[in-house]
Amino acid sequence: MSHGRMLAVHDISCVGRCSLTVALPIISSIGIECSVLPTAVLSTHTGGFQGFTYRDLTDDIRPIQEHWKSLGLDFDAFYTGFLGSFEQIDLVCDLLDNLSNQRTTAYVDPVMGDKGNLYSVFDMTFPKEMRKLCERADVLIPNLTELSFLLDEEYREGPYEWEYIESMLKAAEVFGLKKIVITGVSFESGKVGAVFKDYETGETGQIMRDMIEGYYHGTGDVFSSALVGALESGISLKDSVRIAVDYTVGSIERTHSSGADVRYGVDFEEGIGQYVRQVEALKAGPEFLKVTTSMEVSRVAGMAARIWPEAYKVLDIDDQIDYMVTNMQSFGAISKQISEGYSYYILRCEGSDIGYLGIHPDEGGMFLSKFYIDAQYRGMGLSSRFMSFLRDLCLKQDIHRIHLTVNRENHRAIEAYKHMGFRIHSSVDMPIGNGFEMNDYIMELLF
Ligand code: PXL
Repeated sequence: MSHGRMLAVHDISCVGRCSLTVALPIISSIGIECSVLPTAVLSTHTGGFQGFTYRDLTDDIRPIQEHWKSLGLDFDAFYTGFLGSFEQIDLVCDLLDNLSNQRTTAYVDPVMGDKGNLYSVFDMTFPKEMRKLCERADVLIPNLTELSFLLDEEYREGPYEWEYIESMLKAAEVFGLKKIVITGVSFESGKVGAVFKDYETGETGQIMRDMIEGYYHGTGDVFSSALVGALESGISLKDSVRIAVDYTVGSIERTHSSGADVRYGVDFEEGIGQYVRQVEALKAGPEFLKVTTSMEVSRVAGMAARIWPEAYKVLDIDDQIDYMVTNMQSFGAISKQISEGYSYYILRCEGSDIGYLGIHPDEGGMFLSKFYIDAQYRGMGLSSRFMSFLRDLCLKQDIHRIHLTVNRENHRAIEAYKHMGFRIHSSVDMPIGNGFEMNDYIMELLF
Protein backbone atom coordinates (compact mmCIF):
# COMPACT_ATOMS: atom_id res chain seq x y z
CA MET A 1 0.00 0.00 0.00
CA SER A 2 1.13 3.55 -0.62
CA HIS A 3 -0.39 6.99 -0.55
CA GLY A 4 2.11 8.44 -2.97
CA ARG A 5 2.21 8.90 -6.66
CA MET A 6 0.95 6.35 -9.15
CA LEU A 7 1.90 6.12 -12.82
CA ALA A 8 -0.78 4.81 -15.17
CA VAL A 9 0.72 3.51 -18.43
CA HIS A 10 -2.03 2.96 -21.01
CA ASP A 11 -3.15 4.35 -24.35
CA ILE A 12 -5.51 7.28 -24.69
CA SER A 13 -8.52 6.22 -26.71
CA CYS A 14 -10.04 9.67 -27.04
CA VAL A 15 -13.61 8.37 -27.33
CA GLY A 16 -15.03 5.12 -26.02
CA ARG A 17 -14.33 5.13 -22.25
CA CYS A 18 -11.37 2.80 -21.78
CA SER A 19 -7.73 2.85 -20.72
CA LEU A 20 -6.58 6.31 -19.50
CA THR A 21 -9.97 8.03 -19.82
CA VAL A 22 -11.23 5.49 -17.27
CA ALA A 23 -8.13 4.95 -15.10
CA LEU A 24 -7.43 8.62 -14.43
CA PRO A 25 -10.85 9.69 -13.13
CA ILE A 26 -11.39 6.55 -11.07
CA ILE A 27 -8.00 6.62 -9.37
CA SER A 28 -8.03 10.38 -8.80
CA SER A 29 -11.52 10.19 -7.32
CA ILE A 30 -10.21 8.53 -4.17
CA GLY A 31 -7.43 11.03 -3.65
CA ILE A 32 -4.51 9.19 -5.23
CA GLU A 33 -2.25 11.31 -7.41
CA CYS A 34 -2.26 9.64 -10.81
CA SER A 35 0.40 10.62 -13.33
CA VAL A 36 0.04 9.27 -16.85
CA LEU A 37 2.24 7.93 -19.60
CA PRO A 38 0.21 7.58 -22.80
CA THR A 39 1.47 4.78 -25.01
CA ALA A 40 -0.59 5.79 -28.04
CA VAL A 41 -3.36 8.19 -28.98
CA LEU A 42 -6.34 6.71 -30.83
CA SER A 43 -9.47 8.48 -32.02
CA THR A 44 -11.47 5.60 -30.51
CA HIS A 45 -10.56 2.20 -29.07
CA THR A 46 -10.18 -0.66 -31.50
CA GLY A 47 -13.27 -2.67 -30.57
CA GLY A 48 -16.23 -2.24 -32.88
CA PHE A 49 -15.14 1.03 -34.55
CA GLN A 50 -13.84 1.22 -38.12
CA GLY A 51 -11.23 3.70 -39.35
CA PHE A 52 -9.80 4.78 -36.01
CA THR A 53 -6.58 6.78 -36.00
CA TYR A 54 -3.55 5.43 -34.12
CA ARG A 55 -0.57 7.58 -33.20
CA ASP A 56 2.10 5.43 -31.66
CA LEU A 57 4.04 7.15 -28.88
CA THR A 58 6.75 4.51 -28.42
CA ASP A 59 9.47 6.99 -29.38
CA ASP A 60 8.39 9.40 -26.64
CA ILE A 61 8.63 6.93 -23.78
CA ARG A 62 12.38 6.96 -23.23
CA PRO A 63 12.80 10.77 -23.39
CA ILE A 64 9.89 11.12 -20.95
CA GLN A 65 11.56 8.62 -18.63
CA GLU A 66 14.88 10.47 -18.89
CA HIS A 67 13.24 13.78 -18.07
CA TRP A 68 11.50 12.31 -15.00
CA LYS A 69 14.78 10.75 -13.92
CA SER A 70 16.50 14.12 -14.19
CA LEU A 71 13.83 15.49 -11.86
CA GLY A 72 14.57 12.74 -9.34
CA LEU A 73 11.01 11.37 -9.66
CA ASP A 74 9.96 7.89 -8.67
CA PHE A 75 6.58 6.21 -8.38
CA ASP A 76 5.01 4.28 -5.51
CA ALA A 77 2.79 2.33 -7.88
CA PHE A 78 2.70 1.49 -11.57
CA TYR A 79 -0.53 0.50 -13.24
CA THR A 80 -0.03 -0.75 -16.78
CA GLY A 81 -2.67 -1.65 -19.35
CA PHE A 82 -2.87 -1.65 -23.14
CA LEU A 83 0.62 -1.68 -24.71
CA GLY A 84 0.82 -1.57 -28.48
CA SER A 85 4.13 -3.27 -29.31
CA PHE A 86 6.97 -5.53 -28.15
CA GLU A 87 9.14 -2.47 -27.84
CA GLN A 88 6.70 -0.83 -25.45
CA ILE A 89 6.80 -3.87 -23.19
CA ASP A 90 10.59 -3.59 -22.94
CA LEU A 91 10.32 0.15 -22.34
CA VAL A 92 7.83 -0.38 -19.52
CA CYS A 93 10.15 -2.94 -17.92
CA ASP A 94 12.86 -0.24 -18.11
CA LEU A 95 10.53 2.29 -16.48
CA LEU A 96 10.04 -0.14 -13.60
CA ASP A 97 13.81 -0.50 -13.28
CA ASN A 98 14.48 3.21 -13.34
CA LEU A 99 11.56 4.90 -11.63
CA SER A 100 10.66 2.54 -8.76
CA ASN A 101 11.48 2.94 -5.10
CA GLN A 102 11.75 0.40 -2.26
CA ARG A 103 7.99 0.09 -1.77
CA THR A 104 6.75 0.38 -5.34
CA THR A 105 3.91 -1.95 -6.30
CA ALA A 106 3.51 -2.98 -9.95
CA TYR A 107 -0.08 -3.67 -11.04
CA VAL A 108 -0.24 -5.23 -14.49
CA ASP A 109 -3.42 -5.63 -16.50
CA PRO A 110 -2.11 -7.61 -19.50
CA VAL A 111 -4.70 -6.18 -21.92
CA MET A 112 -4.65 -8.44 -24.97
CA GLY A 113 -8.05 -9.95 -25.61
CA ASP A 114 -11.35 -11.33 -24.39
CA LYS A 115 -13.85 -14.14 -24.99
CA GLY A 116 -11.11 -16.50 -26.16
CA ASN A 117 -9.66 -14.13 -28.80
CA LEU A 118 -6.80 -11.65 -28.97
CA TYR A 119 -7.78 -8.07 -29.89
CA SER A 120 -7.38 -7.52 -33.66
CA VAL A 121 -4.19 -5.44 -33.27
CA PHE A 122 -2.24 -8.30 -31.64
CA ASP A 123 -0.82 -11.47 -33.16
CA MET A 124 -0.02 -14.78 -31.47
CA THR A 125 3.54 -13.75 -30.61
CA PHE A 126 2.40 -10.92 -28.36
CA PRO A 127 1.40 -12.95 -25.25
CA LYS A 128 4.88 -14.48 -25.03
CA GLU A 129 6.37 -10.99 -24.86
CA MET A 130 3.76 -9.83 -22.35
CA ARG A 131 4.94 -12.61 -20.02
CA LYS A 132 8.10 -10.58 -19.42
CA LEU A 133 6.06 -7.78 -17.89
CA CYS A 134 3.92 -10.23 -15.90
CA GLU A 135 7.09 -11.57 -14.34
CA ARG A 136 7.72 -8.05 -13.05
CA ALA A 137 4.21 -7.64 -11.61
CA ASP A 138 3.26 -7.73 -7.95
CA VAL A 139 -0.43 -7.86 -8.76
CA LEU A 140 -1.68 -9.35 -12.05
CA ILE A 141 -5.22 -8.64 -13.27
CA PRO A 142 -5.89 -10.77 -16.36
CA ASN A 143 -9.20 -12.01 -17.67
CA LEU A 144 -9.33 -15.72 -18.30
CA THR A 145 -8.61 -15.29 -22.03
CA GLU A 146 -5.44 -13.33 -21.29
CA LEU A 147 -4.30 -15.76 -18.61
CA SER A 148 -4.83 -18.69 -21.00
CA PHE A 149 -2.71 -16.99 -23.68
CA LEU A 150 -0.03 -16.06 -21.12
CA LEU A 151 0.18 -19.64 -19.88
CA ASP A 152 -0.06 -21.05 -23.39
CA GLU A 153 -3.16 -22.99 -22.40
CA GLU A 154 -6.14 -23.49 -24.67
CA TYR A 155 -8.99 -21.12 -23.74
CA ARG A 156 -12.01 -22.96 -22.38
CA GLU A 157 -15.59 -21.74 -22.32
CA GLY A 158 -17.27 -21.60 -18.90
CA PRO A 159 -18.92 -22.47 -16.62
CA TYR A 160 -15.81 -23.88 -14.95
CA GLU A 161 -15.09 -26.38 -12.21
CA TRP A 162 -13.25 -24.94 -9.21
CA GLU A 163 -10.43 -27.47 -9.85
CA TYR A 164 -9.77 -25.92 -13.27
CA ILE A 165 -9.56 -22.38 -11.89
CA GLU A 166 -7.39 -23.61 -9.05
CA SER A 167 -5.02 -25.18 -11.59
CA MET A 168 -4.81 -21.81 -13.40
CA LEU A 169 -4.05 -20.04 -10.11
CA LYS A 170 -1.33 -22.58 -9.48
CA ALA A 171 0.10 -22.28 -13.00
CA ALA A 172 0.26 -18.48 -12.62
CA GLU A 173 2.72 -18.95 -9.75
CA VAL A 174 5.44 -18.99 -12.44
CA PHE A 175 5.18 -15.20 -12.62
CA GLY A 176 6.29 -14.82 -8.99
CA LEU A 177 3.29 -12.63 -8.13
CA LYS A 178 2.09 -11.46 -4.73
CA LYS A 179 -1.55 -11.43 -5.80
CA ILE A 180 -3.70 -12.29 -8.79
CA VAL A 181 -7.28 -11.37 -9.64
CA ILE A 182 -8.82 -13.20 -12.61
CA THR A 183 -11.93 -11.68 -14.19
CA GLY A 184 -14.58 -13.24 -16.41
CA VAL A 185 -14.86 -16.42 -14.32
CA SER A 186 -18.15 -18.30 -14.16
CA PHE A 187 -18.95 -21.40 -12.09
CA GLU A 188 -22.64 -21.63 -13.01
CA SER A 189 -24.56 -20.33 -15.96
CA GLY A 190 -26.05 -16.88 -15.36
CA LYS A 191 -23.33 -15.91 -12.88
CA VAL A 192 -19.95 -14.31 -13.52
CA GLY A 193 -17.31 -12.56 -11.45
CA ALA A 194 -13.72 -12.58 -10.27
CA VAL A 195 -11.48 -15.06 -8.46
CA PHE A 196 -8.54 -13.90 -6.38
CA LYS A 197 -5.53 -15.36 -4.66
CA ASP A 198 -2.99 -13.86 -2.32
CA TYR A 199 0.12 -16.01 -2.89
CA GLU A 200 1.74 -14.71 0.30
CA THR A 201 -1.08 -15.68 2.67
CA GLY A 202 -2.77 -18.39 0.59
CA GLU A 203 -6.14 -16.58 0.86
CA THR A 204 -8.31 -17.46 -2.12
CA GLY A 205 -11.86 -16.41 -2.89
CA GLN A 206 -14.45 -15.41 -5.45
CA ILE A 207 -17.03 -12.66 -5.88
CA MET A 208 -19.86 -13.64 -8.24
CA ARG A 209 -22.82 -11.61 -9.50
CA ASP A 210 -25.68 -12.11 -11.98
CA MET A 211 -24.48 -12.05 -15.57
CA ILE A 212 -25.88 -9.36 -17.86
CA GLU A 213 -26.19 -10.47 -21.48
CA GLY A 214 -24.15 -8.65 -24.12
CA TYR A 215 -20.59 -7.47 -24.57
CA TYR A 216 -19.57 -4.22 -22.90
CA HIS A 217 -16.36 -2.43 -23.92
CA GLY A 218 -13.99 -1.03 -21.33
CA THR A 219 -15.33 -3.04 -18.41
CA GLY A 220 -11.89 -4.59 -17.82
CA ASP A 221 -10.46 -1.10 -17.40
CA VAL A 222 -13.23 -0.01 -15.00
CA PHE A 223 -12.65 -3.17 -12.97
CA SER A 224 -8.85 -2.92 -12.86
CA SER A 225 -8.82 0.81 -12.11
CA ALA A 226 -11.32 0.38 -9.27
CA LEU A 227 -9.34 -2.58 -7.92
CA VAL A 228 -5.97 -0.82 -8.10
CA GLY A 229 -7.43 2.28 -6.40
CA ALA A 230 -8.94 0.23 -3.57
CA LEU A 231 -5.80 -1.86 -3.01
CA GLU A 232 -3.61 1.24 -3.02
CA SER A 233 -5.94 2.71 -0.37
CA GLY A 234 -4.94 -0.17 1.90
CA ILE A 235 -8.21 -2.10 1.59
CA SER A 236 -8.04 -5.90 1.86
CA LEU A 237 -7.86 -7.97 -1.32
CA LYS A 238 -11.32 -9.47 -0.80
CA ASP A 239 -13.02 -6.12 -0.09
CA SER A 240 -11.16 -4.51 -3.02
CA VAL A 241 -12.33 -7.23 -5.40
CA ARG A 242 -15.90 -6.90 -4.16
CA ILE A 243 -15.85 -3.12 -4.56
CA ALA A 244 -14.42 -3.45 -8.09
CA VAL A 245 -16.93 -6.14 -9.12
CA ASP A 246 -19.87 -4.11 -7.83
CA TYR A 247 -18.66 -0.93 -9.49
CA THR A 248 -18.28 -2.75 -12.81
CA VAL A 249 -21.64 -4.51 -12.57
CA GLY A 250 -23.37 -1.23 -11.63
CA SER A 251 -21.78 0.49 -14.65
CA ILE A 252 -22.93 -2.32 -16.96
CA GLU A 253 -26.46 -2.28 -15.51
CA ARG A 254 -26.84 1.46 -16.06
CA THR A 255 -25.56 1.12 -19.64
CA HIS A 256 -27.77 -1.90 -20.32
CA SER A 257 -30.93 -0.22 -19.07
CA SER A 258 -30.23 3.03 -20.94
CA GLY A 259 -29.91 1.14 -24.24
CA ALA A 260 -26.78 3.17 -25.11
CA ASP A 261 -24.46 2.12 -27.96
CA VAL A 262 -22.09 -0.21 -26.09
CA ARG A 263 -19.11 0.76 -28.25
CA TYR A 264 -18.96 4.01 -26.26
CA GLY A 265 -18.15 2.15 -23.06
CA VAL A 266 -20.04 1.80 -19.82
CA ASP A 267 -21.55 4.48 -17.61
CA PHE A 268 -18.99 4.40 -14.82
CA GLU A 269 -19.34 8.12 -14.06
CA GLU A 270 -22.59 7.81 -12.14
CA GLY A 271 -21.05 5.14 -9.90
CA ILE A 272 -18.03 7.23 -8.88
CA GLY A 273 -19.77 8.69 -5.80
CA GLN A 274 -20.66 5.23 -4.46
CA TYR A 275 -17.16 3.92 -5.23
CA VAL A 276 -15.58 6.80 -3.29
CA ARG A 277 -17.96 6.22 -0.34
CA GLN A 278 -17.10 2.51 -0.25
CA VAL A 279 -13.35 3.07 -0.40
CA GLU A 280 -13.48 5.85 2.19
CA ALA A 281 -15.69 3.80 4.52
CA LEU A 282 -13.36 0.80 4.46
CA LYS A 283 -10.19 2.87 4.46
CA ALA A 284 -11.11 4.79 7.56
CA GLY A 285 -12.42 1.67 9.29
CA PRO A 286 -15.64 1.97 11.22
CA GLU A 287 -15.73 3.20 14.80
CA PHE A 288 -18.12 1.91 17.43
CA LEU A 289 -19.48 4.34 19.97
CA LYS A 290 -21.26 3.09 23.07
CA VAL A 291 -24.43 5.12 23.63
CA THR A 292 -24.40 6.77 27.05
CA THR A 293 -25.59 10.39 26.77
CA SER A 294 -29.09 11.57 25.94
CA MET A 295 -27.69 13.25 22.83
CA GLU A 296 -26.43 9.85 21.64
CA VAL A 297 -29.83 8.28 22.39
CA SER A 298 -31.42 10.96 20.18
CA ARG A 299 -28.97 10.09 17.42
CA VAL A 300 -30.05 6.42 17.56
CA ALA A 301 -33.75 7.40 17.53
CA GLY A 302 -33.04 9.62 14.51
CA MET A 303 -31.35 6.75 12.68
CA ALA A 304 -34.24 4.37 13.50
CA ALA A 305 -36.77 6.83 12.05
CA ARG A 306 -34.64 7.10 8.91
CA ILE A 307 -33.51 3.50 8.39
CA TRP A 308 -36.51 1.38 9.48
CA PRO A 309 -39.09 2.57 6.89
CA GLU A 310 -36.57 2.00 4.08
CA ALA A 311 -35.30 -1.35 5.42
CA TYR A 312 -38.80 -2.81 5.79
CA LYS A 313 -40.39 -1.27 2.69
CA VAL A 314 -40.36 -4.58 0.81
CA LEU A 315 -42.41 -6.26 3.56
CA ASP A 316 -45.31 -3.87 2.95
CA ILE A 317 -46.15 -3.48 6.65
CA ASP A 318 -45.73 0.30 6.94
CA ASP A 319 -48.33 0.68 9.74
CA GLN A 320 -46.61 -1.92 11.86
CA ILE A 321 -43.19 -0.33 11.26
CA ASP A 322 -44.54 3.13 12.22
CA TYR A 323 -45.98 1.58 15.37
CA MET A 324 -42.70 -0.17 16.24
CA VAL A 325 -40.48 2.87 15.60
CA THR A 326 -42.76 5.03 17.76
CA ASN A 327 -43.04 2.53 20.58
CA MET A 328 -39.70 0.74 20.57
CA GLN A 329 -37.23 3.17 19.04
CA SER A 330 -38.31 6.55 20.39
CA PHE A 331 -35.99 8.56 22.64
CA GLY A 332 -38.05 7.46 25.67
CA ALA A 333 -38.17 3.77 24.68
CA ILE A 334 -34.42 3.54 24.00
CA SER A 335 -33.59 5.36 27.27
CA LYS A 336 -35.82 2.92 29.19
CA GLN A 337 -34.21 -0.10 27.48
CA ILE A 338 -30.73 1.16 28.42
CA SER A 339 -31.82 1.64 32.05
CA GLU A 340 -33.01 -1.98 32.01
CA GLY A 341 -29.69 -3.46 30.78
CA TYR A 342 -29.64 -2.90 27.00
CA SER A 343 -26.51 -1.53 25.36
CA TYR A 344 -26.65 0.47 22.14
CA TYR A 345 -23.67 1.15 19.88
CA ILE A 346 -23.51 3.65 17.04
CA LEU A 347 -21.51 2.70 13.92
CA ARG A 348 -19.62 5.70 12.63
CA CYS A 349 -17.80 6.05 9.37
CA GLU A 350 -15.92 9.12 8.24
CA GLY A 351 -17.53 11.27 10.90
CA SER A 352 -21.14 10.21 10.12
CA ASP A 353 -23.53 7.94 12.01
CA ILE A 354 -24.36 5.17 9.54
CA GLY A 355 -25.92 2.44 11.69
CA TYR A 356 -26.42 1.05 15.16
CA LEU A 357 -26.87 -2.08 17.17
CA GLY A 358 -28.81 -2.84 20.35
CA ILE A 359 -27.96 -5.85 22.51
CA HIS A 360 -28.58 -7.38 25.89
CA PRO A 361 -27.28 -10.57 27.48
CA ASP A 362 -29.86 -13.20 28.44
CA GLU A 363 -29.99 -16.93 29.21
CA GLY A 364 -29.50 -17.70 25.48
CA GLY A 365 -26.19 -15.80 25.28
CA MET A 366 -26.27 -12.34 23.70
CA PHE A 367 -29.55 -11.17 22.21
CA LEU A 368 -28.91 -9.00 19.17
CA SER A 369 -32.07 -6.96 19.29
CA LYS A 370 -31.29 -4.22 16.77
CA PHE A 371 -28.86 -4.23 13.85
CA TYR A 372 -29.28 -1.55 11.20
CA ILE A 373 -27.03 0.03 8.59
CA ASP A 374 -27.97 2.84 6.19
CA ALA A 375 -28.83 1.45 2.73
CA GLN A 376 -25.97 3.20 0.95
CA TYR A 377 -23.43 1.57 3.28
CA ARG A 378 -24.73 -1.98 2.91
CA GLY A 379 -22.89 -4.67 0.95
CA MET A 380 -19.42 -3.30 1.60
CA GLY A 381 -18.25 -5.49 4.44
CA LEU A 382 -19.32 -3.23 7.32
CA SER A 383 -21.79 -5.81 8.70
CA SER A 384 -18.93 -8.29 9.12
CA ARG A 385 -16.92 -5.62 10.96
CA PHE A 386 -19.94 -4.89 13.16
CA MET A 387 -20.30 -8.61 13.86
CA SER A 388 -16.65 -9.19 14.72
CA PHE A 389 -16.86 -6.21 17.09
CA LEU A 390 -19.88 -7.87 18.73
CA ARG A 391 -18.15 -11.26 18.95
CA ASP A 392 -15.17 -9.66 20.69
CA LEU A 393 -17.55 -7.96 23.11
CA CYS A 394 -19.24 -11.33 23.82
CA LEU A 395 -15.95 -13.17 24.30
CA LYS A 396 -14.90 -10.61 26.91
CA GLN A 397 -18.01 -11.67 28.85
CA ASP A 398 -17.39 -15.39 28.13
CA ILE A 399 -20.49 -15.50 25.90
CA HIS A 400 -20.26 -17.84 22.89
CA ARG A 401 -23.69 -17.52 21.30
CA ILE A 402 -25.47 -14.58 19.63
CA HIS A 403 -29.15 -14.92 18.78
CA LEU A 404 -31.62 -12.65 17.04
CA THR A 405 -35.11 -12.59 15.56
CA VAL A 406 -35.79 -11.69 11.93
CA ASN A 407 -39.07 -11.42 10.01
CA ARG A 408 -39.56 -14.65 8.05
CA GLU A 409 -40.30 -12.65 4.87
CA ASN A 410 -37.17 -10.51 5.20
CA HIS A 411 -35.14 -12.62 2.78
CA ARG A 412 -32.41 -10.01 2.27
CA ALA A 413 -31.67 -9.86 5.98
CA ILE A 414 -31.89 -13.65 6.42
CA GLU A 415 -29.36 -14.15 3.61
CA ALA A 416 -27.08 -11.49 5.09
CA TYR A 417 -27.16 -13.18 8.52
CA LYS A 418 -26.47 -16.57 6.94
CA HIS A 419 -23.50 -15.00 5.17
CA MET A 420 -22.19 -13.92 8.60
CA GLY A 421 -22.44 -17.51 9.87
CA PHE A 422 -25.90 -17.48 11.52
CA ARG A 423 -28.28 -20.40 11.05
CA ILE A 424 -32.02 -20.65 11.56
CA HIS A 425 -32.76 -22.12 14.99
CA SER A 426 -36.58 -21.99 15.20
CA SER A 427 -39.69 -19.90 14.44
CA VAL A 428 -41.63 -17.65 16.76
CA ASP A 429 -44.90 -15.65 16.47
CA MET A 430 -45.21 -12.82 18.95
CA PRO A 431 -48.08 -10.32 19.45
CA ILE A 432 -46.68 -6.81 20.00
CA GLY A 433 -49.91 -4.88 20.71
CA ASN A 434 -52.37 -2.92 18.58
CA GLY A 435 -53.28 -6.15 16.75
CA PHE A 436 -49.76 -6.48 15.26
CA GLU A 437 -47.76 -9.70 15.40
CA MET A 438 -44.10 -10.43 14.68
CA ASN A 439 -43.63 -13.61 12.61
CA ASP A 440 -39.96 -14.30 12.99
CA TYR A 441 -37.19 -16.83 12.73
CA ILE A 442 -34.81 -17.13 15.63
CA MET A 443 -31.28 -17.28 14.22
CA GLU A 444 -28.14 -18.13 16.14
CA LEU A 445 -24.38 -17.81 15.75
CA LEU A 446 -22.19 -20.10 17.84
CA PHE A 447 -18.49 -19.39 18.34
O1 PXL B 1 -10.11 -1.74 -22.91
C1 PXL B 1 -9.01 -2.30 -23.46
C2 PXL B 1 -8.48 -1.50 -24.61
C3 PXL B 1 -7.58 -0.49 -24.36
N1 PXL B 1 -7.08 0.25 -25.35
C4 PXL B 1 -7.41 0.05 -26.63
C5 PXL B 1 -8.32 -0.95 -26.95
C6 PXL B 1 -8.87 -1.75 -25.92
C7 PXL B 1 -9.81 -2.82 -26.23
O2 PXL B 1 -10.29 -2.99 -27.30
O3 PXL B 1 -8.68 -1.14 -28.20
C8 PXL B 1 -6.84 0.89 -27.71
